[in-house]
Amino acid sequence: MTVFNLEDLAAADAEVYRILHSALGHVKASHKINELFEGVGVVAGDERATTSESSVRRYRERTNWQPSNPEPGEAPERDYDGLEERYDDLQRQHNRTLVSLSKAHAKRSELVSAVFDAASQAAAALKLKPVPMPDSKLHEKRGRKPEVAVAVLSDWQLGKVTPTYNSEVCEKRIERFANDVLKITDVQRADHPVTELHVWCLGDIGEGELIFPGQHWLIDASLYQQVCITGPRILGNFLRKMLANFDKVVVYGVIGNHGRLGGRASKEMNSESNGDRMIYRITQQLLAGEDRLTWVIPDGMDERNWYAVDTIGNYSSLLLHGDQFRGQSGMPWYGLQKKVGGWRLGAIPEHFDDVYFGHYHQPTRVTLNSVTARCSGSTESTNTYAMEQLAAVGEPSQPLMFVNPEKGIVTAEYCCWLDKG
Ligand SMILES: [Mn+2]
Repeated sequence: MTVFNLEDLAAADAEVYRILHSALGHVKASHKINELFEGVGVVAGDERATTSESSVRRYRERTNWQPSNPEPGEAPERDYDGLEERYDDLQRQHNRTLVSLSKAHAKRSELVSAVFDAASQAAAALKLKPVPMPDSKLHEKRGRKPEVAVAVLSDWQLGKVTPTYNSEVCEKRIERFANDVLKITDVQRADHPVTELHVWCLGDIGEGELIFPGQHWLIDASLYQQVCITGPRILGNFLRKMLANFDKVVVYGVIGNHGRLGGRASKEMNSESNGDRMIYRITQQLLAGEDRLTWVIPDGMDERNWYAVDTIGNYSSLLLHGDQFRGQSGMPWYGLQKKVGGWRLGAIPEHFDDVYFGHYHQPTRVTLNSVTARCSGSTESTNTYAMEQLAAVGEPSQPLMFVNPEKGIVTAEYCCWLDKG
């Protein structure tokens, strides 16, 4: 026997034809054919006289051979070559599916991804492991009195759209603020321990949707999304980062005027109903498993419950949004002095040393005799209304302070710029 071609061999020998057209893999089929001719004039190892996997494969390609099902009752022979090819094929298909799936995901609108993120976060929150305590050695300073950090979150106007601001920008700026808080706290920790953080939420965290006529043209998220999705996600992520770096976190949340619900019908709403309060309360529930986190959210049926007083050792501050100060254009210097004076003289029964408010979007510090009144900046930028009506412009910022609870004083205050640099 010399070199043969498989077509001739198959035509001449029915067994060869059967093997070639069986469900056997190429390799196994070639072995079987070679076995048939062993000892019948074929010298073992004579490559010219043997067939190979590639010959069988080419023959089968030429004859459009398809692996057939075994005869009924006949045990199928395992076609490992075929299985391997099929496996490679499936792997390739699977990879292609994954690639197109990820492309499809990327194409979806922000809305869908926001909903997805919120839903997965909400679901995750239910089985979320509490954030682990930070390493206590990091802030061990023997013999030095500890101080308390105070981060102020105010006037995110979340959902508002300006030429340089929207929900996504807000989220990025708060992430940056979180990092700034940690960096500056580490600087403070070079001198004394800082293990406790107070977070003062001063309202207008959400922008609302019926606060002024035509507002629906100036937002990228409904009240529902601000309150149930983006607000709790951004605030929740901020607090989880803080919990990873402070032993104890205390959150105060007062309401803003943009939390007002119902537009023209807002007077019909219960005074307690407010979008900011809902953001705080939903976030509190998301993080219910964190036992190092405490919340103070003034509320109660039929009242606005518009202020809180936070006491840190011998220091205390009145917290409110600031829309209570009557003013015509810009910072209401006169209204501020008049109202703070009245509150301090007993209109607010709790004692307070200082005042912190937001609403005016201008980082400001005013000395009113023995009271220091501070105003927070906002995360928003390019407020076209303020530009035209108030001739005012502001850089996005949020404040950070440090309090010595024993001395009852603010030892350091920072304005964290969230867009510059
Ligand atoms: Mn406001």
